[in-house]
Amino acid sequence: MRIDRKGLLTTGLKNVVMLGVVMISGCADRDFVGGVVVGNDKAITILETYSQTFIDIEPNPQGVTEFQIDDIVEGDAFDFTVVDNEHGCSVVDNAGEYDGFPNFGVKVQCEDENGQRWSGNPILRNQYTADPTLLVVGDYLYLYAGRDETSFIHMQKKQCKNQCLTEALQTAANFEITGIHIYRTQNMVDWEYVGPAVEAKDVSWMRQTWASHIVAKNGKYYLFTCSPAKDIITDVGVKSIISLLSGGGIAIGPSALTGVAVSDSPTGPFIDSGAPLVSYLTPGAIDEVMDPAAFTDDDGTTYLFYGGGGHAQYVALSDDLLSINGPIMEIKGINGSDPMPELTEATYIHKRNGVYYLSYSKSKIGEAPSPLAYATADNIHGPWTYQEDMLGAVDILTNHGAITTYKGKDYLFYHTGQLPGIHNGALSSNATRAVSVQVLEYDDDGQIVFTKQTALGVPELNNVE
Ligand code: FUB
Repeated sequence: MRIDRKGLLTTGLKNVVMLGVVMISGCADRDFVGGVVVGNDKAITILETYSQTFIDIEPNPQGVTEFQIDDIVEGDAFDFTVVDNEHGCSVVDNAGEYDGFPNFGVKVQCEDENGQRWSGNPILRNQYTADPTLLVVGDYLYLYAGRDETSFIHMQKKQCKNQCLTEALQTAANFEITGIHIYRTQNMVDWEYVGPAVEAKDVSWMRQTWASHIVAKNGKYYLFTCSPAKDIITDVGVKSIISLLSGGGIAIGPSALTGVAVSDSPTGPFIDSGAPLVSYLTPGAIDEVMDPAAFTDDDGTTYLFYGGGGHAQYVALSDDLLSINGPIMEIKGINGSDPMPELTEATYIHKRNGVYYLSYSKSKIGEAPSPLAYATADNIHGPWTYQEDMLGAVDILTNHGAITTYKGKDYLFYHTGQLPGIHNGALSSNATRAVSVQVLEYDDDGQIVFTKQTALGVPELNNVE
């Protein structure tokens, strides 16, 4: 029996506060009201309580089942519950609410046959997230990720027609990344939204918040940030033409700047140091001073790696991490080889059992494949030996990896295009990305075991106090 919608909405208003119900705001397009069920061992039924829509989900213990409803109108609230909850399923609002559009915030996590819950990928479903960087502090794993906003413009095109399209095309490479935001977990499954770390509007030299990298040192927390310098569509276009005319292939890296924001706490506030640390104007630096990756070596020296568009470099930092301390250095391959073939961006350094790993994205903007690859060395200064891909191509035009060890397990974070978005439609966007995670494994020789993106993600850590 269908219950009167208005009556439900009135009585339901209390639930908005009590149950964390999500409001749809100001948009006529409702294609993505729904979510996913993760790893359900048995069939379950989900109810959207306002519209009284029942959704039957078949068993899918090793996978993720998407669902959505369209029987909802502008301004309505919606709230999903699991009707038959004998199977250890719970509705989670991953990382809080997003009051914009689109809204795809519901994840239903179920226990598999072993009583195990899985994160599901992407790990956050209430917003687009990109370019992960991780830090373990106490019992928490903190995730810092850029928030992609371009899709909001794209998806509202039906409302504002050509004006929105023009606006979208004016954004840099379809990106409109307004801020880096903080999330944290204690079990790899339940994520809590902490708040913004750095927003481009607050930093004079930033145009957008592109990829960042977090480190702890001297009792403080340093979030290295980067931004394209100007209109990168023009910038990249001009560079590509010059490069083609000179027979050098297509150059795709933007002119970019890298800086640092500092906090006394992993939860912020992070205060930008006031000026970039390195930029395309720094003597000896490449144009693409983007995608910072900081690494503190055994002697206490912190190095900043960065790069994009086929070039990468690194430089030592002062002990307070607020300035560079030495010359810009080139990343050398063993015996003159190229240590990072097909490098596009996303350099990342980590060390394990005395081996240094330099990973990066091979994604080619404009082409679908976006694998992550890596090189190794026995010294931070190289020479580096190229190894192979470590993560297969993802389904969106960029990728950005981050590796961390948390509670004794190794993880690889990256982003995919697995949230509903316009990238599969007529208007292609690079910017409907969403952070995902895999277990990272090494073989007996210390080689990273190749992996591919999965829908199920990683198992819950059950030793949470
Ligand atoms: O998010 C903007 C840029 O896209 C990042 O800086 C790159 O790593 C790529 O993910």
